[in-house]
Amino acid sequence: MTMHADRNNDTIAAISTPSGQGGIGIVRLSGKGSFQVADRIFTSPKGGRPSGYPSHSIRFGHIRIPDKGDIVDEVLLAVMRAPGTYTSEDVVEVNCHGGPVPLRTILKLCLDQGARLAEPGEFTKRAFLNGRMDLSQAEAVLDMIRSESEAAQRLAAQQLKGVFSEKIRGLRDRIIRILSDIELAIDFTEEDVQFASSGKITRDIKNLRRSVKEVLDTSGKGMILRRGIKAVICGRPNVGKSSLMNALLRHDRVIVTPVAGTTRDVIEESMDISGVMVRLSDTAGIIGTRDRVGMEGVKRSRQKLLEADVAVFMVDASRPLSGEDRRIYGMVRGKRTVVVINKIDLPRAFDVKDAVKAFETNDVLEVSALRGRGLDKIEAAIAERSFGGDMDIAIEGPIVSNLRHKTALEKALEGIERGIEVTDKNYNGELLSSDLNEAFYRLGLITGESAGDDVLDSIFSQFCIGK
Ligand SMILES: Nc1nc2c(ncn2[C@@H]2O[C@H](COP(=O)(O)OP(=O)(O)OP(=O)(O)O)[C@@H](O)[C@H]2O)c(=O)[nH]1
Ligand SMILES: [Mg+2]
Repeated sequence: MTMHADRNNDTIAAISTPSGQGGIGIVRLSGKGSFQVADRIFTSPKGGRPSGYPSHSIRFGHIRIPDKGDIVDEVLLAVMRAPGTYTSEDVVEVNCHGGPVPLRTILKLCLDQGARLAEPGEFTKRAFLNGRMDLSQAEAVLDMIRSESEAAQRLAAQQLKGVFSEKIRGLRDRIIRILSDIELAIDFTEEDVQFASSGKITRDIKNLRRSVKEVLDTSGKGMILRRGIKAVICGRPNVGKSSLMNALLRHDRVIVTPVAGTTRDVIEESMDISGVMVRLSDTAGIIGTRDRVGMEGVKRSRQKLLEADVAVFMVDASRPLSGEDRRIYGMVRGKRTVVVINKIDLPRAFDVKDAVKAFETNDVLEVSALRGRGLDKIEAAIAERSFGGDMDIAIEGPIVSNLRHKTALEKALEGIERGIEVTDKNYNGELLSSDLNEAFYRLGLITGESAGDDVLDSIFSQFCIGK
């Protein structure tokens, strides 16, 4: 434990910019000794030493090999004094030329002067340990770096701001209040007082359960917005699945031929629908094929369909609806599905009303993948089915976008449910508080109050060195 505490007092250093060549590279220092290190390796033509510069100022100068004076690089040096910094500690950032050799040389000079190489995510971990952000905000830093779409980036920004943490903290505060009401009720001996307060306690817990459920309910769209929508185009052979794939990608990606059974494998590509990433898959026409390649393709297509957030189910307007169409539709039953009639540029073999009846939905889109007609309607439908369609509305308020948070909330909810069961049967203050304490603990895993070293390590080890 003391070992650990000592490590957190070290002055750490790392290259914070990605490896490779770039315009600028940054070596970052954090900790009590940062300014001393900088004093030893930096000189400014205007004189003065970094430890004497005002906080949050930047100076032009040179990194030199101490005692020898040889110039390593021409740099800008930023000095930021605790506590108003990323880590809440003294921080120095050396902006040098963005090549691996100058960066490594400057890092080595810092290490020679007593700094220790930072572990992955250690700067952010310090920000967390020093109370500048909670654990879910620290995770948002990683989400921000990893974001691959506007939606993911905006979710991360919101979580970083603390919108989600605030919600979780509010829930924890409510648990504390209920717990102290339970204590009071236990202390009172008169029956009637106990009865009155247990009624209020039960009501409060039920309200708490509703609030936890409300937050949990956002996890479906939250996870989709963060990682992207998995959308799968399915339908029998030759209906135009690959044509639609190419049309949506605006790029001739997949082979299209008049031969049924052209696509034998699942083909996946990413696209963007109004700022949300969509992982779009084209599949093999699902039928009872006999040859081995076809069977494997069909197997993979079914698997893809199982994992999909949204199924784009397609039929061919120029051929009568068949039992095969209905069978495939049966496979997507219970899924969020977009029903598409393709090839409306050809003479029709059935009426839209027939499709509405066969697929029990009024929401049938008519398109021509060949002519590029109706594509926008398909995009809008995918967006609508998976996150409601409007990103501004979808990302409003606290949102669960990460599996760790979702699991913690589910466990918290279980504790609360158990507590409610206890109160519904026969009010028992002790049992109830133990269930609520469990919920309190689980929510604390999200914000970090109850997170042990194992949890912290598993989170911060995912970061890059230098963040
Ligand atoms: N007229 C017309 N033809 C289309 C349309 N969409 C696709 N086709 C044609 O239908 C045939 C089959 O198209 P694909 O996109 O390969 O169909 P698929 O569903 O991927 O077929 P498999 O991979 O065999 O399952 C090709 O000749 C396409 O040019 C359309 O909207 N109108
Ligand atoms: Mg195909």
